[in-house]
Order: sequence, then C-alpha cells, then structure tokens
Amino acid sequence: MNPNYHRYFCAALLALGLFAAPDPAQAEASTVTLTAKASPVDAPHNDRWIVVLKDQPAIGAAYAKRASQERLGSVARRTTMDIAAFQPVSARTHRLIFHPSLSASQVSAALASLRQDPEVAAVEPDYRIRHHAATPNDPGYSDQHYTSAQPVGQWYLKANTGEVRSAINAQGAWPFSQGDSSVVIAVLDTGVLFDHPDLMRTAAGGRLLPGYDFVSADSDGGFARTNDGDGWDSDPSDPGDWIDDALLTSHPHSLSGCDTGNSSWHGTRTSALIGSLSQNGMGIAGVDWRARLLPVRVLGRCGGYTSDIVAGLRWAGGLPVEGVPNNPHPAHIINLSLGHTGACSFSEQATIDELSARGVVVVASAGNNQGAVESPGNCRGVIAVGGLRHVGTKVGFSSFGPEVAISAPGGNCINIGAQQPCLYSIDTATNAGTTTPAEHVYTTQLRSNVGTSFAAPQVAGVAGLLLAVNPSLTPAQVRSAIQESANPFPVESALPNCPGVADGETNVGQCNCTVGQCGAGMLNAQAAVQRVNPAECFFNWAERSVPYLFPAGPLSQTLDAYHYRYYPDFNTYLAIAGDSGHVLYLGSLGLTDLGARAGWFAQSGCL
Ligand SMILES: [Ca+2]
Ligand SMILES: [Ca+2]
Ligand SMILES: [Ca+2]
Repeated sequence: MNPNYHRYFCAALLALGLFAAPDPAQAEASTVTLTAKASPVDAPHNDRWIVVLKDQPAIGAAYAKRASQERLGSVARRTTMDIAAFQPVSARTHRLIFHPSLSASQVSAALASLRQDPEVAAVEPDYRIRHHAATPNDPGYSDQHYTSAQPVGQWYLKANTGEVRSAINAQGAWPFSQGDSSVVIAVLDTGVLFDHPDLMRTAAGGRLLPGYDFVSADSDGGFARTNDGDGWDSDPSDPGDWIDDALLTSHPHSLSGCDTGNSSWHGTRTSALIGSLSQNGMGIAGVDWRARLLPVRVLGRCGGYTSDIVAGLRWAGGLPVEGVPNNPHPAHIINLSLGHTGACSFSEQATIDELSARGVVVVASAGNNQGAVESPGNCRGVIAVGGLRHVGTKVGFSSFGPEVAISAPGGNCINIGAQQPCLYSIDTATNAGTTTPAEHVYTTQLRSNVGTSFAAPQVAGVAGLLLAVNPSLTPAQVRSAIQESANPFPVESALPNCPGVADGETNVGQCNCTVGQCGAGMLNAQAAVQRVNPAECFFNWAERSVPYLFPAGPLSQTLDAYHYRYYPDFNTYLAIAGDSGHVLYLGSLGLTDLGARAGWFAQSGCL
C-alpha cells in the first residue's frame, strides 16, 4: 500500500487520541460491589443496563475518564446499589451489569434510585441487538408446510453445510444486499401469473412490472401456440401451455413434433426463484428481495422461435423493436431459462452483443440435454449456468462444456420411484392448473421441480444483489465477481470427472465437475456480494494497513444503516454509516467520525 495513506490513516486516529492500543488495566471494568441479597422466588431480571451521566464541560479525555469513574462511584454510594460492574462505553455512558443473584425487585429498586440521582441523565435497558433477519420468515424457506419427507425447504439458498455443498448461501448475502428496487430483471419465458400471491404486480405492492408478450402467431396465422387469441401484445400473462391429443390432431402443422403435456407455468417458476415476495410470511423467499421483475413472454405451446426471443431480448434491454412501444423499464439483467441445441445463431449473437454494449447482464441456463451447452447459453457474453446436485457434482441432465460460466443447484431427487418424494427439488411458486390457471401453489418434493432452468435464476438473482451493492458494474465485472468468488467443485471419489463434450454427444450422467466443464465453480452468493462491495474492500485495506488496530479476521456485519466489523481484542468497531456515508470508529472513548467514505474508498483504491 501507499505509505502516505498509512500515515494519513494513523494520523487521523492519532489526532483523535485513538491510536494507542488499549491499556489492559484501563480496559478492565471499574467494579463497584455492594451487598447482594437474592430472593429465590423472584422472576429473572434483565441484568444489563446502560447508565448515561449528565453532560459536563469539555475536559481532557484521560481526566474525563477518571472523573466519570469518580462520578459513578459517588452515584453508586448514594444509591447503595447491588452492582456487579460498571464498564465504560464512553466518558458519559457506562454499561451496568447487575449481579446475577439479584432479584427483579432489588433491580427495580436500584434502577429507581439511579434514575433519581442528580448526576444521571438516563438509565435504559442494554438491548440485545441482532443483525437484521437473514433468515426469511417465508414458511417454505425453512420448510414448514411444503414437504412430506425429509424437510430441506429452500436448501439451495442456505449456507453450504455437510453434504449440501452446492447451496449458494444467499442467506449469508442478505445481510449485505437484499437487492434494490431500481434494478430490473427481465424473465424471458412462458409469461407469468400476475396474481400469484408470492409475486403480484408492483402496482399492488408486488414484484412484477407490466412486461410484454412476444409470442407471434402460428405460421398459418392461427393462435394454437400463443393460446391467448392473438400474436404480440402487451399482456404477458401465462394462459397455460398444455397440449392434448385433440390439439395435436386439430393443429398438425403448428404443433408438429410437439408432445402432449400439462401447463408448465415455467415463467412463474423461474420468476419466483429470482424474486418471489420475500419476508412476507408466505410461500418462499426469492434470491433477490427488492428488484422489479419484467415478464417478457417468448414461449407458448411447444416453445418459441428465435425471432420472437430476439425481439423479446431487444425490448427487455431497452432496444427498439419494430411496431412495439419502447420498454419504459429497461432491464439491467435478463434471465433466459431456455435454449435450442446447436451453435449460437448470428441474430442471437448480434443481439447479445448489443445488450452487452448497453451494460445488460444476460444469464442463460446451459440446457438439460446432458451434452453441449445450448444456445443462447453458448453465445459470447452470456453467463451460462450449469446444474449441480446438492452434493456439488454435475447433475446428470445438465448440459456442460467450456461455455458454462458458473454452476448452481439444478435440483436432484435421490429417491426416484412411484410416489416417492424428490428430496432436493428446487422449491418455487407455480400453479395447480393442468390447463388454464387454477389454484396458486408451490413446487414441493411431491410436485418436484428440477432443471438448469432453475439454476440460471439463482445466478440472475445474485446478479441483482451485486448491482444493488454497486450499480456501476459492467456485465463483465458481474461475471468475474461471480466466477472469482465461486466455491471450488468437490470431488466424489466414486465418480469420473466430467469429460470433454463435443457437440452432438449426449448421455453423460453425474460426474465430478471440473473448471472448464462446469464453469469457474459453485455459485457463492455471499462471497460474490462481498467481492463487489467497496466497504468490504475498505475494511480489508484497513486491516492490511493498520493491523495493530484492526487485526484481520472478523466478518462484516450490518445493523440498521451500519455496515461494520467488530474487533473483539480491542472492543472496537470500524463502521460505515449508510445514511451519512461516513466512516466511523467506535472505541472505548466513544464514536469518532473519520469523514466521508468516498475519500477513504478513493485512498484505499476501493471504488
Ligand atoms: Ca398474444
Ligand atoms: Ca398475451
Ligand atoms: Ca414469500
């Protein structure tokens, strides 16, 4: 580091009298012990309180400390308190810990006496404070309702523990980023169910912008594929994409090569993974809790066409599309849980290039063909996402190869058999209707949901968390932050490494991922967010620069608007206040404002 910065930083602290390491003798609590007569029948009491002395004229810090201890001593004598210890927090503010054997009534009496003392400005509970809930209250997250077998809930969003190695630790990212409503994430898919109570329109307090429908009329001019009675239109509601034998018979040309099947509600499933309403006590949590979702319908019955997808990509990213009003909410991120085998086409690549130049992050699933990455996942500039089993190996169905940028959980069942639950399904929102929409529900171990379609939205959601922290990130920076922060792939000794795959080859099942076949590693939401957060870079710089004040090791935490690290050896904090944007130092003598973070970020090279 630049020695000038080091000097500046030390000088700033020295000037404030904070430079010296704490004297252990001074750091000890000044103890005032009086008699303790416990009553065993009284209820337990709150043993920690904060006593604030009245203000006094400014005096030297060392004198103030002695003086405040003398003041406290006299307060203690006057109030004849049964006290375990006073511990100074600042010259005026002291932590008061009552002896644990005291009864509640004894504590009440002591507090009343304290509050009447002429030296005392305030006595208040020393509240226990927890960092803001990183565990969402959505019941499906912890799995309170949705599983009949081994409860794993939204395992893929939790910290990776035990054999669940591929979990992305969104839970660890949420204290630092829950997304931002200024970020728009487009979902090019089958449309969406605007009324799903865990999604809803932004106008109703939900996540979904109006969007657009780019499923064009059939080649014969009919609407068997669009299923909404027209071609392109401004309503991307998902009417269902079911196909039955009668439809195949009545539309042999439009639906040639298609299979019968129930409605998939695929766009609702991918959208909810990215941004289900979260912390709403209902259903599931999304990866991103704040971004707005832009539904762009490009898939109808039996899929869609590249021309419609290109139109949808252009519109989603704010590029003009012939005959369609410009998108008033251009997307910063686009999720494509779709693809076709074969190379990236000219029109796809040209569109992706235009979007990349505009700063739009494009994420696509690798495909479920067990072979080469599909298009547009294999287009240059796309963040292609492969699928992992819960243990971190490549899940059998996932496509793979050098175009994959990163891998994330794709879901896997373990227990496959009639009526058996799919243990590591990727739970998300869906609908129970087999044709038209019916009851809004969630996927579960019994209504399972697997595929690289559900790995890509986890990456798109993490990209939203990154842009919330640092809106100036380019698509290349988002990609590198996700790749460089990834967890390494595990090795299961019983499995082969994933081989190289040539276009057209298939049927490569579960295998040990290698960098190059499944991307840079396993998605790690927390580490990715930390990587793009200038505050994290600044804290690390401070620890490298002034290790005797800020010894490396503590993890960052957030509390209200504060983002901080706590140094237990010295009982000090280095913090950044979100509201003022200032860097703060909290030591035994209180809070010191070290100035605007912009200056510190510039000095530390952390912009
Ligand atoms: Ca239509
Ligand atoms: Ca429509
Ligand atoms: Ca929810």
